[in-house]
Amino acid sequence: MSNYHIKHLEEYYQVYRKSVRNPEAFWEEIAEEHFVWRKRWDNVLSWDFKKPEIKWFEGAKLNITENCLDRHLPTRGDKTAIIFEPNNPKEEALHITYRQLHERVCRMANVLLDHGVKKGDRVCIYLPMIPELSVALLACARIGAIHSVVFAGFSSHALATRINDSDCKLVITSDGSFRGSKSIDLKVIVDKALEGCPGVANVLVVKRTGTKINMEPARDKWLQPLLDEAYADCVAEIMDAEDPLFILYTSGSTGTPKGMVHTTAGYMVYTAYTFKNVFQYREHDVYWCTADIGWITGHSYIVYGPLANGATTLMFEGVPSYPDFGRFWDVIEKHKVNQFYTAPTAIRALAKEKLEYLEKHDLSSLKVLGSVGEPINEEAWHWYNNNVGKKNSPIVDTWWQTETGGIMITPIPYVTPTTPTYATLPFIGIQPVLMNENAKEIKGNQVDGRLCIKFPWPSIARTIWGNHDRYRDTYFTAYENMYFTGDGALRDAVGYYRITGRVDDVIIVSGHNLGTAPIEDSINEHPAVAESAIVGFPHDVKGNALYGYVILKEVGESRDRENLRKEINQQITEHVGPIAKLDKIQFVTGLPKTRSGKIMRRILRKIASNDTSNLGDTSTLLNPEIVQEIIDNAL
Ligand code: 7RM
Repeated sequence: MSNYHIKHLEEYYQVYRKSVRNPEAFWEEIAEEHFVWRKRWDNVLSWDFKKPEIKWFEGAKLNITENCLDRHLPTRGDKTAIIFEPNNPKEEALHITYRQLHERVCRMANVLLDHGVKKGDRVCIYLPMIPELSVALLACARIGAIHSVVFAGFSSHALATRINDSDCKLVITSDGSFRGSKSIDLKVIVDKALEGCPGVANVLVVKRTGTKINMEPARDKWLQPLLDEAYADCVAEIMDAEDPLFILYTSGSTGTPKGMVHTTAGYMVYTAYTFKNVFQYREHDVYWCTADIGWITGHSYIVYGPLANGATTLMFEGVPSYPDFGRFWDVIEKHKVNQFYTAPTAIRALAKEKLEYLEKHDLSSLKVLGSVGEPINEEAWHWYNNNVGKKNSPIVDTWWQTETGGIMITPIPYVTPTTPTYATLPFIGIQPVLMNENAKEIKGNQVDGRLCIKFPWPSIARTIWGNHDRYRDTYFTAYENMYFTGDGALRDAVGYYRITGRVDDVIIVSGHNLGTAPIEDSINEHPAVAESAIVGFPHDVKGNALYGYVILKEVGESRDRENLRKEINQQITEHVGPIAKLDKIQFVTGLPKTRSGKIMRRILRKIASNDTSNLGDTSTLLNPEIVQEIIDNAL
């Protein structure tokens, strides 16, 4: 039991050293003591980053749902596993116990079996944030089917592409979804997608909004009557450690989406262990991650990680702005949330609103605040720390990726002293390195480079579905014997990491390497600025120059634009240096964002370079309409 729960800094360093000196022995002990196995592994780890091939706990047999559900029944049967907070605050929240969740998963698993779904088959899940979504993931895992969740904000085209790429034979969806004051007819989107998906034999439909929908008699069925009739127990399929658990597509700023494949045992061990430590979860805590289960954050830290620890995990159906901008704070107060995990984009949006929304609520239950998805800028970090955490809840700035399966670089709250904008130290078992352009490792501190990981960890994605060559080329060829993250990072004097953004966001101006994040931070500190993004564009003398897109807090900001530009550049000069001054500053009303809240710099770069003839695929944007507006006003 010794190393499962890290409680102080000395212990972190000691366990970290142990995990690096002898990874096999370390992970074997964690796996042995904290999970239930049908058969023990023959070999803890075999790997070859050249092929690449990575296997953890080979030979072991297990079912992840026995670890997330069955084993908790004797001790936590009546404990709440999932709190469901509906979109409409007037609708009652649901508390689903471990016993009830087990039964619901078994029933859905039996329905899938009745529809001919077998071990290894792919099932597409296209659902809003309702309990059936978590149940569907676990039901697939129960019978060894591979789930492929597609975020229910994606278009029919994106859905069809993903269904076909992994050849799903069944789709689980709902009539519609509620999002704030709106409702979306999901089934219409599915119907349209399936016109191009001949491999789908069945669609199971959850009734959520009650909207009238079309049902194809031979293909579509309402789920609830089938669940009611299904048997309430279902024997778990015994899986190999390396059997695929799920496929999850990465948003992919270029090319077709990549179906990252995660396997069973290593993913379970790593997500459970990180969840316990990164959120310092204790038995009666209520944990809330605001991500959608359509993203990796939801898979690992709403469903699998929390449930493997017997935790209470909150699922929120709605949006932060409905019925008003106090909704997050209302939910925290109502359910006495102890750990709150959200994204910088949400924090910045809420920080723009009146503080009264927040001050009305009692947030004293909070113990840990989390951030994920993009670099958190200094201003947002302080706002989060001061107003949400009241300087009493450590912020864990967690860096990781769809491909890594679990959190990789992060503080451990109450253990690692935090520094704003720093993800701080590698988690136990993670061996980050910084590489330079000549593929040499950059040793020592106060350096920056490209972030790679030089040793496998249990939850690394094993391949890209149907395209192992692309997996190798994307992650393992840039640097020999390394996993390349695609991110840049710096390591400061004490060895803390700060993620500076995708390396394709690094802009070299007059021979100086400039990361976008620190420059954007300093722009955002200007009192009139809400958000900004900078990109490089070709420049005769400097090689590249900087182009800034700036959103003002007040659209009708009356001050002279030229003056504002001067002030922004003054701000940058003070915070980063004169080299980072912007050549052009365009005031915009929005930035093109992916549905997971990431700025699509590729588009901004093209506009800045006056090269808008081919902007590539903009269909995955949250706000495609902003693109033309920015083009029309480009400088
Ligand atoms: C979990 C998730 C991965 C990319 C990653 C980074 C960026 C994520 C942070 C971050 C700075 C962070 N998976 N990123 N977390 N950058 N600090 N704490 O977001 O596959 O959707 O995105 O997101 O660039 O490579 S993801």
